[in-house]
Amino acid sequence: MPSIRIKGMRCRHCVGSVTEALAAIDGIVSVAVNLETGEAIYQESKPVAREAVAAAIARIGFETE
Ligand SMILES: [Cu+2]
Repeated sequence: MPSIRIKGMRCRHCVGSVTEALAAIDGIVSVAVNLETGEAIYQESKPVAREAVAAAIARIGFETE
């Protein structure tokens, strides 16, 4: 499954925001965000552009690596 690294998540609210933002993307069917590693792993039902994932995360105020 694809994954993306997110900078600046500090608590479970951040994790919740990122999880919601990714889950809202058309083609993403499940999301698991790890606060300690700063990594989000997601499952696709169809190919999703990595830029779209990074943009959704940027929109809620986090940077990606
Ligand atoms: Cu937080």
